Amino acid sequence: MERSEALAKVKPHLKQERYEHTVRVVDTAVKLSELNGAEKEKVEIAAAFHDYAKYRDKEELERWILKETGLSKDLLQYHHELWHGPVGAYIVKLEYNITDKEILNAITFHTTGRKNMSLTEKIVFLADYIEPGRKFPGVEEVRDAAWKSLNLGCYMALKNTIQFLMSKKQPIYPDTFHAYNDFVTMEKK
Ligand code: DGI
Ligand code: FE
Ligand code: FE
Repeated sequence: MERSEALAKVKPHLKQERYEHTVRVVDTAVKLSELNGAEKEKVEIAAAFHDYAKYRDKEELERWILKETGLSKDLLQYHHELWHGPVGAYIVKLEYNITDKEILNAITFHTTGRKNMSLTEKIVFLADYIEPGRKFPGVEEVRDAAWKSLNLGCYMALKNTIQFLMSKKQPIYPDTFHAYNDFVTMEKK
């Protein structure tokens, strides 16, 4: 599947601003791929579909998680914002026959990260955080870091997210801590 075909499939499922975010994530992910020697084809498709399920209602996402054995039930104990990645990966597999594990995992883990992320997973995770439309506090430093080192960028994005969630007295999904622990260890070396 080509970039334009993937984006055309995604567009009807998103609001205009979310679609524009998705296009910027694809562009950013392609740049990160070139810098880091990733497979551009896979990265483009994963980036295009990463927020595919963003506008499914909470009840539908919940039904998918309850029904599919491959979806972690512990997601239901955490914020529903964390559900669109894993469920989105399931839906695109069924609807578009996208079976490549690397692509599906990049969609699944784009919000939380996880331990031992692949190159494609890191790129989609970071592109989602730093695309030029993002205005989180501290995003500029993460952007600068991301162009120097993918691992440093992921480390800073995870650190910011964890600090942000803690400041709001929000629970943090364990995979986010696992990802942080991986990157903090790499950065110490
Ligand atoms: O879908 P997007 O808005 O493009 O980006 P996303 O999928 O990263 O957004 C999900 C939001 O979920 C993110 O801004 C922070 C929030 N969130 C809530 N709990 C957690 C969490 N993010 C992480 N990484 N870990 C959590 O436990
Ligand atoms: Fe998302
Ligand atoms: Fe996104």
